Amino acid sequence: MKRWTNLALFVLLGLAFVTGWVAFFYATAPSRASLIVHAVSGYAIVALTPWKSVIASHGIRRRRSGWWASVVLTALVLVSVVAGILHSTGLLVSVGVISAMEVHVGAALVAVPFVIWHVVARRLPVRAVDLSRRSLLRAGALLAGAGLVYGAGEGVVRALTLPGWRRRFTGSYEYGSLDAALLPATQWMFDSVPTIDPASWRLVLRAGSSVRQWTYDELLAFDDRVRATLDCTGGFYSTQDWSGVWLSRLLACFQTDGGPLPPPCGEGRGGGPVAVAAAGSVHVRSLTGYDRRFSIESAGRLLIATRLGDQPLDPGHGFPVRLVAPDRRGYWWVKWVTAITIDELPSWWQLPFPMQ
Ligand code: HEM
Ligand code: HEM
Ligand SMILES: Nc1nc2c(c(=O)[nH]1)N[C@H]1C(S)=C(S)[C@@H](COP(=O)(O)O)O[C@H]1N2
Ligand SMILES: [Mo]
Repeated sequence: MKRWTNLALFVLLGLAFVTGWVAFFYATAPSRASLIVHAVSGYAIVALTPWKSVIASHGIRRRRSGWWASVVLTALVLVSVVAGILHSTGLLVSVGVISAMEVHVGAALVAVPFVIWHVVARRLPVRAVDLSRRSLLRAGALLAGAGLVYGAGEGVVRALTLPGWRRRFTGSYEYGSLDAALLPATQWMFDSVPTIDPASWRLVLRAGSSVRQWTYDELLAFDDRVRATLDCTGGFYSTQDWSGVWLSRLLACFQTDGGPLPPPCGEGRGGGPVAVAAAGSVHVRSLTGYDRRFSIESAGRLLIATRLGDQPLDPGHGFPVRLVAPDRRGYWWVKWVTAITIDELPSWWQLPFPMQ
């Protein structure tokens, strides 16, 4: 049972970690599906406490070298699980500017090196016996039990109409929709708000050897509108009205088919038309270096926004221009955009999440 418990914890920790990130990656149905597996694996970890306690107290009594690191690991997993439950039930969604979801993911991230150390130092015993009929039955019972706990939890949230009842399928809570003043300004991790002088700032579009620059005033002249939901992985979402210009319209200025260029491309802004690479992707980069890559086909649904709720953006929300990516999680909405480049690389050629 001891070996089985440790192995089960190993598999469940991996499952919880991966399904958490998968849920962050998608802004559609796969997000919810992944979160159900996520919650069940989280509760299964908790359900193993009675067995793991025996193992742990034995190890702690022996004072094996580095035992304190295992205690830190225990604290981190505990903090993460408690914060996850506080978020999901809505009992405590944030304290000041720190959200339960940020604590949840932060503690899980800090736990990673501890888990690796723990597994290496304490050895992960995998033997043929681990796939025995009995082990599998135990695993089935554990997951079924955890599933019931999760289902019951969701039932309680609904029955008591706890705040968690109102969360979106991504798990996020609504905040300040259609009131631009209430939209919080948030950064993915370490980025900070740059000061940009709109007079000297340019949006530089590149495709092959062709370059085309847009000034802030030129971009302000567009009025393409979209109502879109910014769903931040920090645990909130907000639906707002944005306006600016669809990226596909700017890219069209590079397209050549012999005929007249679509306005405003034919208005003598220089930078001759070139063929846009059929394969490849669009790379959108912030002045800060923060970047995301998109498929060229998605450009018709990516807004280069200059305004939020009919007012020019403020620095925190991406002044002078930022991306609005309606069907994607917040971290795709690149702020302070300065460079947009079409190249041959496929759109999946990037880390799944930004690193800054
Ligand atoms: C939720 C995740 C886990 C927590 C909170 C946890 C916690 C602990 C604690 C507090 C100890 C006692 C201190 C020590 O000996 O370092 C311990 C021991 C141990 N753990 Fe874990 N652990 C976890 C996952 C795992 C995993 C995935 C494995 C698989 C390799 C594992 C294998 C062991 C072993 C073999 C011992 C030594 C027991 C002994 O000396 O008798 N643990 N664990
Ligand atoms: C040690 C690893 C982790 C464990 C044990 C864990 C466990 C949990 C638990 C128990 C919940 C509450 C589930 C519920 O009652 O609905 C939860 C919620 C959540 N977790 Fe994790 N988690 C871990 C890591 C992560 C990571 C790394 C991410 C994201 C990258 C993440 C994203 C989420 C999200 C979005 C929710 C909210 C789900 C909802 O509100 O429906 N988790 N987690
Ligand atoms: N350059 C840059 N753009 C960024 C980020 C960042 O850290 N740097 N954070 C992203 C994240 S995680 C979110 S949720 C949204 C937040 O947009 P807001 O501050 O306008 O609400 O911006 C996105 N764009
Ligand atoms: Mo975010």
